Amino acid sequence: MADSYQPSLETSLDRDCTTLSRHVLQQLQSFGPEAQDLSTLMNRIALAGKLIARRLSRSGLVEDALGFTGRTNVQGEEVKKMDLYANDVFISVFKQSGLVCRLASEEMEKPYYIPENCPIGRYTLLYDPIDGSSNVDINLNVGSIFAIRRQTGDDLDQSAADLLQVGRENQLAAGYILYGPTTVMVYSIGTGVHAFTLDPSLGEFILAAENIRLPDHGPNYSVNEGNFWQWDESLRDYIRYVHRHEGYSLRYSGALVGDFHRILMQGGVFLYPGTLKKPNGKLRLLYESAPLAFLVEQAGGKATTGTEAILDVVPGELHQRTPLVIGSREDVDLVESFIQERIREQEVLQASQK
Ligand code: AHM
Ligand code: MG
Repeated sequence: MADSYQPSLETSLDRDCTTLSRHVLQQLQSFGPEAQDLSTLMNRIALAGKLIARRLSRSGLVEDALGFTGRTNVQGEEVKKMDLYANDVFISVFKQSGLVCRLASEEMEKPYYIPENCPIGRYTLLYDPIDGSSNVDINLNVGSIFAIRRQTGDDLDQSAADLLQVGRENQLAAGYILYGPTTVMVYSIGTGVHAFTLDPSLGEFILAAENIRLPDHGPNYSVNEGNFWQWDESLRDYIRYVHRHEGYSLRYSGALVGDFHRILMQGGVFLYPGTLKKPNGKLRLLYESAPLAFLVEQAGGKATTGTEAILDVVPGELHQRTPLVIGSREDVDLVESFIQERIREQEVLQASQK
C-alpha cells in the first residue's frame, strides 16, 4: 500500500504567511460584526495601496502619471496628477465596500458621500492619498495616511460635524502605506502596531513585524531646517542643543510617511512646528497628525503640538493644521522642555512688566 501523502510544510511557504485580513481578525480575537467590518475595511485600504503602488511603479512609463494637474486644492497647494489618481482610487474601492458612508481627504474641500452606503455604512475614512507628493516626480518615497472613524449621529445635514472630535475618542484604526523600495503597510486597530510588506508576486500584504515598539530615545531628528528663522526661539534653541551634542543625525525626506517610518523603526523625533507664515505648521490634524499620533502612542511613543497631546486636540474644522512633534518619548519630552522653558520665561517677563 502507498504511504499516505505528507505535505512538505517546511518548503511550501517561505515563511509564516500571515495575511492582513487574518491578522485583523486574530488581533480582535473575534469573528463578530465589528471585527468583520474592520477586516473588510483594512482589506479595502490594502487594495487601494496596491493600485497606487502599481501606478507609482510605472509612473515614468505611462501617460498622465507625473506632473501637475494645473489645479490647486482647498489648502491652496498645487495638485499633482498622482494626488488625484490616488484620491479617486480610495473613493472607488470604498464605493464597493458598503461600509463607508463618507470619505474626507486633503484633496476634497468637503467630505465625499456615498449615498447608497449611508443607510448601513457607519464608518468614515479620513486620508491623505499621496503624502509628500513633491517626491513623486523625482522617484522618491511617498505614502498614503489613513484613519477610520466611527460615524456618530445621522449627519442628515451633511455637515460632518461629528468628525470634529478628538482623535482619542473615535479613531478605530489608523495607519499608512509607504511606497518605497518595497510597499509597506503599517496599521493599528488599538492592539499594537503591525507592519506588512507587499509581495507583488502574490499581490498580498504579508506580516513583517508585529507589536512594533519605538525605543525611548533615538538618534534621528527630522525637520525642515530651512524654516529655522521662521520658528519660535524655543525650537531654535532645541536645534542648537542637537547641533552641540553628539549622537544625532538629521534625516528629512520631504515625505512625512517616510520620515515617520524611520522614527518608528529606529527612534528619534519628527517635527513640523508652526512658522511665522503658518503658525499651526503645515500638517493637517485629521488625516495626517492624528492617525500617526494613534500609531505612535500604540508603539509606546508620543505625539504633541509642543504643548498638548495631538490625540486631545479638538479639531475646529476638517482641514485644520496643527504643529507636530512626534516620536520617541524622551526625544519628544526634550523638545517640549524647550517650549515650556520659553513659556515660563515669557510669563516671568509679562509679570515683571505689570
Ligand atoms: P502633502 O501631503 O501635500 O505632500 O504635504 C505634507 C508634506 C509632508 O509629507 C512633509 O513632511 C512636509 O509636507 C514637507 O513640507 P516642507 O517641504 O515644507 O518641509
Ligand atoms: Mg500629506
